[in-house]
This record gives sequence, C-alpha cells and structure tokens, in this order.
Amino acid sequence: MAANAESSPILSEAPPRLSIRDLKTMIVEVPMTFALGTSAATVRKAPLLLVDLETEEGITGRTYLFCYRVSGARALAALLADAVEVVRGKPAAPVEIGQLLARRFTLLAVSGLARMALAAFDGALWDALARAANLPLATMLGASPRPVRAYNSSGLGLMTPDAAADEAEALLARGFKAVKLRLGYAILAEDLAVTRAVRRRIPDAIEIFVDYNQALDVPEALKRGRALESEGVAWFEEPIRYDDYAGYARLTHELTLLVQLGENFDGTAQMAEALRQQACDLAMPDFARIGGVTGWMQAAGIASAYGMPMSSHLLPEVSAHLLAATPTAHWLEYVDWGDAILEQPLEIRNGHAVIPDRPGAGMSWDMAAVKKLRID
Ligand code: SMN
Ligand code: MG
Repeated sequence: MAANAESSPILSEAPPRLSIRDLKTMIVEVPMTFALGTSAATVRKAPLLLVDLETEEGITGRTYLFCYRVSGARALAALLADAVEVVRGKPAAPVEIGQLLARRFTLLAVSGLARMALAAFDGALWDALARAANLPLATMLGASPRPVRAYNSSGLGLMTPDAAADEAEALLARGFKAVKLRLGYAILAEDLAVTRAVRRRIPDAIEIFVDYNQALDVPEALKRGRALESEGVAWFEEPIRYDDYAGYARLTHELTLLVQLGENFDGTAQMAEALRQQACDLAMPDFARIGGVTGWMQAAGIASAYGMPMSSHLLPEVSAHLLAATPTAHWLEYVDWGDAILEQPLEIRNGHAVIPDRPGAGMSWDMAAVKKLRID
C-alpha cells in the first residue's frame, strides 16, 4: 500500500493545506498620474479595493480590484464580507470555493459586481496557494515567469490633438512599443485629428490602439472604422455596445481594421458566445469580470481553441502572470495605478512587464501609503 502523504519523507515538507480564516478589505483612492477621460466618463482618481485573504496557517493571499467608481468599491467590500461567511474554515481550493460561492450567490445572480467579488476571492486564494508553495503565480499556472510585452495605457484620455501627441510621447518612456488613445469625439474629424497628431509624433514602429468605450452605433462604427483603416491603427476597441455580438460580427467582417473586444465579458460563457459568433479579431478579458485566475485560465483555453490573440485589461501586476500562462498571449495593458500602494511596484523594462521572482502575484501593500489614501 502506498505510504500516505503525512508519513512520506519526500512529501513531508509539502506546503501546508490552507484553510480560509477571514477576508479583509480596504478601499483607497489613488490620484492618477494621467487622468483618463473616456467617451463614457472621466476618471481622475482610481478607486481600488485591496483584498487580504487570511488562512489558518498564517499565509495571507492578496489581490486588488479597480472598481471604476467609489460606490463600486463599497458594494464589492460588502459582497466579499458576505462571501467569506459562507466559506470560512473551508480548504483554500479556488475551483471548489468558486463553485460553492456561485451556488450561494445564484439568487442574487453571479454577474456584474457579484462576479467581480467572487473573482477577487478567487485571485486572493490563488495568491495564497502560490505563496504557500513559494512559487510565482505564473509558475503555479504552468508557465515560466517571462517578460510580458506591455502597452502603456496610463493616460491618453479625450484631449486636444497637441496634448495627446505630447502625452503619447511621454508614455513611451521605459521602452513601451504601443499606446492606446481614447476616441469617440462628437465627430469623426476630431477622432482623425487626434489620431493623426499622435501618429505623426511617435515613431512608425510604435503601435497605436484606439478605444471607443462603446460610444458608437453600427453605421457610425463602420464609417469611423473605415476612415481609421488608412491611419496606422493596430486595433479598434469596443466601438459599439459590448454585448451586440451580431453588430460586432458585421464590423469584424466588413473592416480590415482589427476589432478588439472583451473587457466587459461577464464570465467565460459570454466570451465563448462572442467568439462563436466571430464578433472580434482580438479578445481582452478583464481579470475581475471573467472570473479571477480560474476564469482567466478557462478563457485562455477558449481563446486557444479559436487561435484568438488574448490581451489583458488593467490589473497589470496579476495579469502579467496570467498572460505568461496564456497560449495566445498578445499584449498586457499597463497602468501605473497600483504603484501608489505597492511596496514593490510592477517593473517595466524595455517595454515589458517583469514578473517578479517573489511568491504569488508578488504584491504587498505599502501600509503607510495605504493609510494616507484610505477612504473607508
Ligand atoms: C478603460 C479602463 C479603465 C477605466 C475606463 C476605461 C478602458 C481601457 O476601456 O480599456 O483601458
Ligand atoms: Mg477599453
């Protein structure tokens, strides 16, 4: 009979099996280096929810979420306080915990904010497991921690052409090879003026992505998309409402410009459906909306089956690990919002995010900074 794990000399130093003791949250508002004026709303301070998942064994798993609005952060904190009561004392097994929480939250509906809360729980659990194993998260997920190609998405909100050109140039520091403009001005001519000003100012080898944050309808998206085809733009992000897959399929079919979609996929089923309908050329699920680390890895499987290039959305510190383990990894979206509250901010070298050689996602809070920025 095989020796059991407890008595095996080989496995005697196996990492502890973690069980969930508590989950605590803190809300901070981080002033942004570059304000982000999108066609939907202007964000000047980033509301972040910091999550600490405590285990009985003394290991704490961490993650944070960008919450779009302060009210979002408060709602997520309340949902997480509820969720931990459901699973306190249970093994820190993200897939099982996720299924149990999804069942308990079914009547409320596992979508929107509830899905984001469960994603944060999942991310913190994975971080705890990787810390217990003394491995970077990327390694836990089957990848080698490698530099991940990133674009600088910190700024370039809606602004004048000259201001956009200046900001684009500034954002190339640290070797970034791509930037993203927010478009969706009142008329096409303004979109073109900003795009041309930036294209003229930065080297040809630097890629430019454009993001409409769902500002257009299908006929207008066809018109603006066609006009952008000769302007050296590498992707056309969320031109129309995020869930009009038939509309997206039309754009994808009729435009040579590559259509990018995904930050609002609410769970993997939506992503699978979008890809089934050939709604986009490129996909960029968001860690929180797709279902945390577990949801991301399932999304990576879907993207891989379709041969679909997959980029990340925000949360670059965690997303770098996830992209390292994504077979069709495309671009990491870099923003510097986490820098203000992290002891060791994500390092960018030669336009690539450097996955830290630390256990888990490698994040610990700079508590002095957190104290100053806390709003809860
Ligand atoms: C975005 C991100 C965060 C807030 C508003 C808009 C944007 C992106 O859609 O893709 O970066
Ligand atoms: Mg976007």
